[in-house]
Amino acid sequence: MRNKKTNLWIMLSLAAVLLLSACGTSGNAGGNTGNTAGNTGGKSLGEQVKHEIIGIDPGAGIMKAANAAIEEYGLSDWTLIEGSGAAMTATLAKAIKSEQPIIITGWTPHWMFAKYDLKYLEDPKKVFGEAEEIHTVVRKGLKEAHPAAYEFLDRFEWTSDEMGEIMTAIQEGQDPAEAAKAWAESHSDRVDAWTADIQPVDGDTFKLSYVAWDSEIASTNLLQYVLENRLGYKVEALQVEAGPMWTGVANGDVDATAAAWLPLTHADYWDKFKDQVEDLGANMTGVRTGLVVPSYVEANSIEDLNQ
Ligand code: PBE
Repeated sequence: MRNKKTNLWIMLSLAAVLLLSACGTSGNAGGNTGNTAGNTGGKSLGEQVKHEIIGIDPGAGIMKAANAAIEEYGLSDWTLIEGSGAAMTATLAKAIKSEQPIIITGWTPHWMFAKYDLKYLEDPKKVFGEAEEIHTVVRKGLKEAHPAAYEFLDRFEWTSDEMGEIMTAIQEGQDPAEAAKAWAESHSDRVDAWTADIQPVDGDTFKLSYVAWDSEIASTNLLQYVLENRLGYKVEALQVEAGPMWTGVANGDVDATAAAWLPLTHADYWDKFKDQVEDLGANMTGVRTGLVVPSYVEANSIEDLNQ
């Protein structure tokens, strides 16, 4: 009886010591409460995240690249989870709140890099490409059918910082159309330059296609605002999956998209449809895709996932 009691006390004290030392470790790591820096319970990063990479919609080019990365870096026990851009950022927010490790498919420009301390995992094999750009791609014959819109879309180019202003406003709760309008009004010099000397039309309809990626929600709402309020069009912005976004422009159902990530991210779509569309060139340069983690995650390279 006494022995049992003593054992219980020893066990309880041991548990208390373990608990205290666990708190000490997280204190040293900067107030972590989660299972991250320094307090991993001996688990590898892969084990901590159940060997899951949090992806987005299956049609996104970044999903193909992420699957290629799994292949090229020998990450055969890893799974790429399908979802959406919104589900991915929700999962990211939750992980960061509890300082848990997480690996996502990420891209720039994106508001998440302003809101959180994140880093790209290095990609020595360049599976996610280099020098990526966002292009404006239009249907064949657009120049003749809608010369005003064509001229504007041909001139349209901006920076990731500019897009970031709209993205952040939307993320903070502003309606996308309102955020685009506010941006256009406070940057009228930019809008003036894109539309100078273009003769507006009288309510012609114009169709844009895009996917619900945060970057493309920002750009498409801006294009819609300018086409409607500066050039007199009545715009329909179709939110679809990546495949239909490209197919629509290729078969002429849609007039334009400003969401073509080239040369790598949408290489498949480009190869399939390049003869059926017209590429108006980059509307933004210096964009990027890859695997992204919160800065508190110890891995620095995709190669580190293989441990
Ligand atoms: N993205 C954002 C897209 C293009 C724009 C990187 C998520 C994609 O992967 O297809």
